[in-house]
Amino acid sequence: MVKLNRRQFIFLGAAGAGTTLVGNWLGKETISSQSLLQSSANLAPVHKSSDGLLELDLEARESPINLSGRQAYLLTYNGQIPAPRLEAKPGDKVRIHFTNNLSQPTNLHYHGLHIPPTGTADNVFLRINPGEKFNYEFDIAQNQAAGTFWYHPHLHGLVAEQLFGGLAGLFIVRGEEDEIPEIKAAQEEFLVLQDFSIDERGKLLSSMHMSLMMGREGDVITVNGQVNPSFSLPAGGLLRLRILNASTSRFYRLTLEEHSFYQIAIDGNALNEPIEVRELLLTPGQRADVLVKGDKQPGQYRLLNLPYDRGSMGMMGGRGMMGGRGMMGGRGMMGGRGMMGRNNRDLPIALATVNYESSVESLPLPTKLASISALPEPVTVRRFELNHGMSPAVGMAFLINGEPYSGDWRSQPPSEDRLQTQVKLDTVEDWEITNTGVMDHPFHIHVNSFQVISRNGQPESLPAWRDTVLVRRGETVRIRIWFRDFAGQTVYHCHILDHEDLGMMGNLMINA
Ligand SMILES: [Cu+2]
Repeated sequence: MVKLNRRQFIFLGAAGAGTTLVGNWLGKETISSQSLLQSSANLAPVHKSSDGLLELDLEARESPINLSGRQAYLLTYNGQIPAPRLEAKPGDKVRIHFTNNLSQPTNLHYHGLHIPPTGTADNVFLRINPGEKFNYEFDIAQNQAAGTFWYHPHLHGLVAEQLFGGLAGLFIVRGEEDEIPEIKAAQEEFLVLQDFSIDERGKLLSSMHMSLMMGREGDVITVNGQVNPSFSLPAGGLLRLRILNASTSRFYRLTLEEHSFYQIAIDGNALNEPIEVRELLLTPGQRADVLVKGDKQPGQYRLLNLPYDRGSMGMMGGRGMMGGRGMMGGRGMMGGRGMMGRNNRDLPIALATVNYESSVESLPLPTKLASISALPEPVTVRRFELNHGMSPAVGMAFLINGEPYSGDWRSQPPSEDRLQTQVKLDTVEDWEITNTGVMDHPFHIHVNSFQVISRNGQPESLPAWRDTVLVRRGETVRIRIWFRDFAGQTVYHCHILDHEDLGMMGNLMINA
């Protein structure tokens, strides 16, 4: 457990972090006024279903946003960072009247929802041009697990750029899990983790300034659009944190000073029972739902992001490959340090603060959350190798089984011969995913969740449903997936979204 005192933090901040972070640490002395302003840190509006219908207008557009005291022009849904939170229940109908007022084509993906990959549902092959409208409409299935899901753009080639602009929001499905008395009694907070980089005019840094091979990371890290917001825990309280990594490439390795997390869900899906962990590693796309007991001394506790090394292109001197314009350090932006120095290799960073004023016995934890049953034996075992390399068509690319993704947002949806993988509806398969590259890759499959069977041949001990699994460099992860309910074409890909845009994606046809 890393625990630094304030002095050490200021020292580290002065030595290395950008001005935002330093200002933040110095601000801790006067945190009372700051936290009053920022308490109840989730300011984004919420749209809930009523009478079985969730209906809203959603507009993607560039909007001026106050980003840590600076005016920034970010990409938003309805002018909000993060986007409005949507809430529905199993059996509800969802109707989203979508307008694209971006300067690029876009679309919507509903990450983790078990809905059709076709038509007006989770169809990533749609292309909604600037100025166009599109009506998304689908039903949340009765068998949809309650949980923390999210929505974001998914037009191949533009995904990283649009996510990095800020386009992401929570999609919560309420259900049985929310009715467990101990969970119901907890105070619920949502934490959407995003990172941004803006220039001196408040404009988003363009991709030519970013390290696309490494995967772009921003130097301003926000929780619900704010730098280091506070969350207050009532006396004797149990805090339920629902955390989403909505960053393009950044991994978060989270710890809360002096507290354990009692994890109740992974990627939105409930575990059998709470598991106590001191750290949570969240790759892009992943979610964690945790309970925190407010049973320590009254005070303020920082939610820290600990260093994590996700690998880099060694040929570039171990510091990742820069875009054409090189390091940002010389241009006086955000404190003058080179961009790769902010890659969270060496500094803990406070993302948020949890505070409580009185110490009493905490509410009890739940015992039983779900019953996860094992899937039947697979009919097929497929192998996928993740790597990078030169591709004749596109130059340096990220590859699955030696091939870059061939579809492109400038062309029509990929034709039949470009399908990489065909499976049969209602069958169970094992996918063995091997990472022979030099960077970690979080592997995500749309529409159906899966279970991890083994890592490097060692059986996985924790039963869980996931939609995104980290495959570390040198690692082989075996997952078991049941293609159920919905036929049609969808995708699997690396959720470092620059890697996805640079080719690490495949088409998946689920044949009826
Ligand atoms: Cu990757």
